Amino acid sequence: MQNTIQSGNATHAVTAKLSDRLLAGDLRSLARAISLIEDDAPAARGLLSACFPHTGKALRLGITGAPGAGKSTLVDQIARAFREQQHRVGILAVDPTSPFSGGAILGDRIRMERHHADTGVYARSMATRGAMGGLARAAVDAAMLIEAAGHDRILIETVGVGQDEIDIVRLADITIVVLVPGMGDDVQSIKAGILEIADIFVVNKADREGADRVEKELKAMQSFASSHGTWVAPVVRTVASQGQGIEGLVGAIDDFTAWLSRDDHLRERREQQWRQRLTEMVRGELLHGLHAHVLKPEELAEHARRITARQEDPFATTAQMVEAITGGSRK
Ligand SMILES: Nc1nc2c(ncn2[C@@H]2O[C@H](COP(=O)(O)OP(=O)(O)OP(=O)(O)O)[C@@H](O)[C@H]2O)c(=O)[nH]1
Ligand SMILES: [Mg+2]
Repeated sequence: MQNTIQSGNATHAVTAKLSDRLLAGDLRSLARAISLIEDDAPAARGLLSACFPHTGKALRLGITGAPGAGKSTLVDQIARAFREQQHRVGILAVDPTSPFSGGAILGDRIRMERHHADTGVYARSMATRGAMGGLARAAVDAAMLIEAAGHDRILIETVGVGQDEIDIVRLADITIVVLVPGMGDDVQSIKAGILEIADIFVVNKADREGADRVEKELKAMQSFASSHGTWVAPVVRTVASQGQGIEGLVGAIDDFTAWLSRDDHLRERREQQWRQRLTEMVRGELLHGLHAHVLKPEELAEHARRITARQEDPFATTAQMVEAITGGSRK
């Protein structure tokens, strides 16, 4: 803490330089900036504030689905199609910390290298942030920086259907849910949450048996539930590894983008997201304060001991703790 205060001005100057270079499109600065977000570094906030006014125009696409469903292969193909439309593309692969994901991370890295020669594509893996949670926030913040560096189509790949993944795709403008035939993941077993947030369904690996069934099941489920007003998520079949069906998928993305821009749908969606994000951001700051200032294990133990012995009033203690946090919020 003391270090942060002493080096406050220096940090500020470094941040300003970094954000200038990032805004000028320097990809190395962008990489450093995203690392600061991953580390939840004190400089991250200033950086984000500097970049924020330069964002809000890019289209952010969240792609989620079971491990190995073909998300990275699809992202690769979508990126190529966007490049043909002269867009500048950012790719963010959010890696889960699961020990089983080593191969997936490696796979993403290898595939991303294909775009290396193309300066119109920026690809980056991002690790799960630590104990304080906030993976979704970190990913969406990173997407903001990628946009500020001059990319107008941002693809965010997340694995699985857990709460983190749902949160991430919920903070995107377009949510694409990838399913595959077989593998035992019947549509029924997929969490309802992920079905509700899908704007587009992709049945990938349509070269395998059972694609018909997945599509039928999806459509049957859609006839029950529709949380999208007038938009019914289309089901697109692809064989990503062979580039089949990508035109159809890009067509569905274009259709949905057009729908979003009509009747203020995009603005409404983003305002809804900011309501959620602001709440999360405040909660995150408070939690940070809680961990930094108050709830040190030995202090907590001492409070608990005194309260149990009726030497201390837990209600007054709580109020004092909250005051300590809000009065001493981090710089
Ligand atoms: N048969 C078939 N294989 C495919 C298809 N699309 C992708 N694959 C293969 O499936 C494997 C997994 O593809 P990825 O794109 O890495 O899948 P992913 O969903 O990104 O995987 P994780 O990030 O590990 O969750 C690779 O070997 C791909 O070549 C497809 O349409 N048909
Ligand atoms: Mg992948």
